[in-house]
Amino acid sequence: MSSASQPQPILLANYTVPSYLVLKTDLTFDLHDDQTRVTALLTLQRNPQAVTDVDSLVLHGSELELESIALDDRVLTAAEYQVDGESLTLTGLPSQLTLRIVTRIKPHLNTSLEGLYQSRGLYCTQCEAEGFRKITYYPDRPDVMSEFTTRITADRQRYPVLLSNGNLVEQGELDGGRHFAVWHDPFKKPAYLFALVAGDLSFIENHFVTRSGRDVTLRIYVEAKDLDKCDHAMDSLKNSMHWDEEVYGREYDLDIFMIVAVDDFNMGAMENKGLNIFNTSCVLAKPETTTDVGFQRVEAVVAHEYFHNWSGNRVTCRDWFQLSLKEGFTVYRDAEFSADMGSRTVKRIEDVALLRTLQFAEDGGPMAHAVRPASYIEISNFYTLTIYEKGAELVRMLATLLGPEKFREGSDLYFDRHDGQAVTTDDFVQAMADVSGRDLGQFKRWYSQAGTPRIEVSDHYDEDALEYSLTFRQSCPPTPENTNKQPFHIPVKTGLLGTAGDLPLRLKDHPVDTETSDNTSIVLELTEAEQTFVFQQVHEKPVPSVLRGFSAPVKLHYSWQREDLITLMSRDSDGFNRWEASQQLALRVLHDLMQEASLATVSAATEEAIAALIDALQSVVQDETLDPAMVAYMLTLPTEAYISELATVIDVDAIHQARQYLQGRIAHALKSAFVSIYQRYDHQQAYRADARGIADRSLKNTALHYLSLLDDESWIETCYEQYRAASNMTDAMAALTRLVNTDNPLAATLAENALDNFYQRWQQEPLVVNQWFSVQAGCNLPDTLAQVKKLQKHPAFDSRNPNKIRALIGVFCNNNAVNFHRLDEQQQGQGYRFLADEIIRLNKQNPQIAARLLTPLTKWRKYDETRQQLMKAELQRILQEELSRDVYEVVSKSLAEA
Ligand code: B3K
Ligand code: ZN
Repeated sequence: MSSASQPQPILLANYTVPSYLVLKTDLTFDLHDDQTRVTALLTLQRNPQAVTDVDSLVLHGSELELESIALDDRVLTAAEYQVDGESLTLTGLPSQLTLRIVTRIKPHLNTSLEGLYQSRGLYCTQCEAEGFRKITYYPDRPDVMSEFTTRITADRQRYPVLLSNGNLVEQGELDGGRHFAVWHDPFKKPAYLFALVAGDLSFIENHFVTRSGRDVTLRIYVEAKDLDKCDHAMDSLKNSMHWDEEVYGREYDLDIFMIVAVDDFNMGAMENKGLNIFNTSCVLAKPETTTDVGFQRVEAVVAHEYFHNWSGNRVTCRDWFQLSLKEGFTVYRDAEFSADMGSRTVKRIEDVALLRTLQFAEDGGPMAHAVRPASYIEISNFYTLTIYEKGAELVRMLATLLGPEKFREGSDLYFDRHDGQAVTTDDFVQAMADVSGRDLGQFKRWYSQAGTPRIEVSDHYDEDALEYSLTFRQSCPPTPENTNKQPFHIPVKTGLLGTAGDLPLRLKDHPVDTETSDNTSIVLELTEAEQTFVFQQVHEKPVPSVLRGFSAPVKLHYSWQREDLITLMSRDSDGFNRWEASQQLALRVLHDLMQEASLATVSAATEEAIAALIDALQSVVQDETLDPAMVAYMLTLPTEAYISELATVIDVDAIHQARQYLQGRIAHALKSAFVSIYQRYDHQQAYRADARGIADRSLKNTALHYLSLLDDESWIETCYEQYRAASNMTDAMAALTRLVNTDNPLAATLAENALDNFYQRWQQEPLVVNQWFSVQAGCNLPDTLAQVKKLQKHPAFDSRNPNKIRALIGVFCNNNAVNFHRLDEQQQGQGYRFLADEIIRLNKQNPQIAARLLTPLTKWRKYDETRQQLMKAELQRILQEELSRDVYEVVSKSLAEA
């Protein structure tokens, strides 16, 4: 691609308000097999706030066939507007006008799954961020909010269900076996929240009475075969509606709320006003087909999309640089909801593990960007862990700094002040500042500076003065857009552990804010590059428990003694830090092991470290006060992905071997504890997807995992037995995963039987078949790449379906490091080549999925020289192609000089 034709970045600094407002948007969709005709009648008014180009209007449009355009009922000639592949521009316009635009589109040929497309015979839409422009010419920007009316006509037999946003106002029969429906959405919204669905769907229905007494109809639309898998989503929806009233005082605002499940979907779900469209994987759940993680995901995504009705729809984003305004806040809201529905500490551990593994890696790589980025080439590339998960951490920090009451006042003010508006992250922070009287100016750096701050902690105990001081030094490594970082405003929730538990805290020269701190935990606020806090009347040298609950998204460094970690692990009142201490302790042992010349004989010092870890884990297993889910997490070693994130140069094989070795040692040492956990478990108990049920299964399956590592085939037989007898997918998958990953002839035979049986049993269930692909793609044994390639030819594989692509190719490239990065002679660089070939294929078919799949190759700088060269060569090969903006942006940024 020549540099002149290379896509150019869009800059936040260039934002200008729209020249025209669209008061009303009346759409008619005539759905026919070979094409869809879209008629858009727009009522426009000059924007009184517009400063430039006041008489010209840019309508976005892409891949549209323009049939006609009329201004105030007069059809325009081609000389009266300019049109290119991306927009249609009109100039010399009056201050009030109507436009009637007729376009034709071809949903059946749309493989990008953006705009109007077909999934298994169903018509559906995905408009966020910029998909509406693939439906009709329109000012497709979130600060243009309009009142939509949508009329749909289609064949009555094949498309009996016709849906759009808002309330159904009319429906009826038409000639030629066709029918129509008209929907009106009374709430102004940007085009990205528009949705349309037409197809042969069944539904389950329920009701919710809001606290002001309005009755809301709730419907979940699915294919008839899936009606038995909707109850969990419906329960989750009702719980979310109730929770948002209780916790945020937010009620639902239309008479009906609909969810539609579709099989071909680029992401999890979409919060279209009153008509959420979901990936089937985020709606359908029943114990026989869905794992516990799947159940939790359904609950979280249903809640997330529902919560967007306020944080996203009623109050939306001014421009796409503000994406985290709605996404970060909504992730924070759904995380708090899940915490309230299940176990708060466990939810926090899961979220932090994800953040530290994947978001920190993003922050440390070539695609690093601020929570409010300053530029982008393709906005679809910015639906990232940074915008979502780190964005949620920023909201969490605001809640920590303000305390729960002020935070709620701030969110009330934000919603009331900006209802019906398109606003910025600054507006959000301003509402928090206004209610609390706090200066959050420095806090806003979190939105504009990318990168993960690093905090070095050191301490000093003065036993004569009975004073204990903690010194914090913060810094932040450079990232592509910002090299020089100013200090962040960081809340560090801290406690001090004495021999008898948490010590009372008396902080010198600092009034304690009782909103955010209690007697044994205090929120220290770092604002400078270096800062010291002195605690008084400390009668013994304490063990510091810093960053409780992971109160800020930072990398914390403190040289704990091994004994300190063991103390924190067994006695910290903060559950998160108990888990964190177990991970720190294990990480040290893993690092020691990675230094060993050979794992056949390890040094005495490493042996001692292993023994200490095993002792500590033994106490964890015996601690009857601990939630079984916590025990399971504390027994689970840091993942290869997390160890890799922490490494300067990732030694794929050493990490894998050290982790395998240590798991084996733990299995031997704690065998009797694991046997007793496994035997104690009531294998006959009925499945429940609640916190207790999930916790019990997770501990039992962690025990089985360790037992399967013993050199004792009876445990392999137990895995097979568990697989065969399982009445739920969690237990079946846990056992199957062990069989597939165990390098032993008996396990291989049993794995083959189980995999055959699994496919035979579940071939009619696409979501279960995806799990079947994933368990094979994730296999750590050699020859997995060959198996993955073979599975691509399997009749159940569909190279256009994003769920299938993620299940097979995504899992192999992201979750199977030893195989993806294989360097042995026959397979050297084959994983990289395989992925690059897929990306080149998908670049044309579905650019969003192609760009997303690139992630593992973008990390090339973190590997050894040989791997770097091989990975880079594949990126360069991709760059030779004619690329979509999506893929171009990721590849070019990955190859840019650091
Ligand atoms: N807002 C959508 C994401 C849209 C992604 C567009 N490429 C789902 C969500 O975050 O709720
Ligand atoms: Zn969202």
